[in-house]
Amino acid sequence: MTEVSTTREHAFDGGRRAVVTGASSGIGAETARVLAKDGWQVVLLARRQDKLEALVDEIESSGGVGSYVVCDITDEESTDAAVRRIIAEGPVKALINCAGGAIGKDPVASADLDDWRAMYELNVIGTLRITQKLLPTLKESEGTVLIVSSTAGIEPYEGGAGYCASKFAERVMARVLRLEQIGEPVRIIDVSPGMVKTDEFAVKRFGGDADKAADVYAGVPDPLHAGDIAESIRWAVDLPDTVDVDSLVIRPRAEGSYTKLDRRS
Ligand code: 8X3
Repeated sequence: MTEVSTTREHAFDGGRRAVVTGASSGIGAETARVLAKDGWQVVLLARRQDKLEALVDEIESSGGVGSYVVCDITDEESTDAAVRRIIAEGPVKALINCAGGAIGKDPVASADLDDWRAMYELNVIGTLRITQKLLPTLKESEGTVLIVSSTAGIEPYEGGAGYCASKFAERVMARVLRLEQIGEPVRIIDVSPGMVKTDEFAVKRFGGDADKAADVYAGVPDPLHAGDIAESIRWAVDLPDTVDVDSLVIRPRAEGSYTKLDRRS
């Protein structure tokens, strides 16, 4: 007989409440949808209120339970206020760190310092900020910190140094936090997606240039979609509290690495 550590039971199961950052679009929005469908109560965080409002309406009209807090995780006061409100409203079982993005694809020799600074502020410091603030309540719930990093944090590529460095930093944050929390009732999970075609990632990277953004995915059969990552996140957090998926690397079949792609003309 195969023995697994599992039932799908969790400590504080009544409080299956997840905070999702970057929830206004892409992987964050899809994760909020998927978790809500799975019975999680979701709290959506992002800067754009209109997007959050629309997604909460959608979740509630499909029978889910959701709320949102407008929050800029690069801002101390904004994050502090959001976390105070979230904690006042109940325990948190999972923090899903999806907020992040790439800005520019310039060589190191000529990259814009402000692009690097913005990526560090959001991807690294922002993730650190909200993770630190929610960690105590997550431990009280025997909860989970999940960080969506990237394969860019495993293999750097030309033009990607700033983004890759920020993603290496996120993966290191997850790994070291995991080591530091051994013996504590909290799981730390890193999810590293490869090529995921979303509405905004590449468009933002290239400053709104839709043609350049489309070139990223041109001819690649079946890049991943946000839902593929959201489903993997759901699986990882739904495992029993004592099972920690330390690191999950997910790529489309067509992608062996950033530069080894099945790209058809
Ligand atoms: C996005 C993956 O390969 O575009 O995190 O850097 S990649």
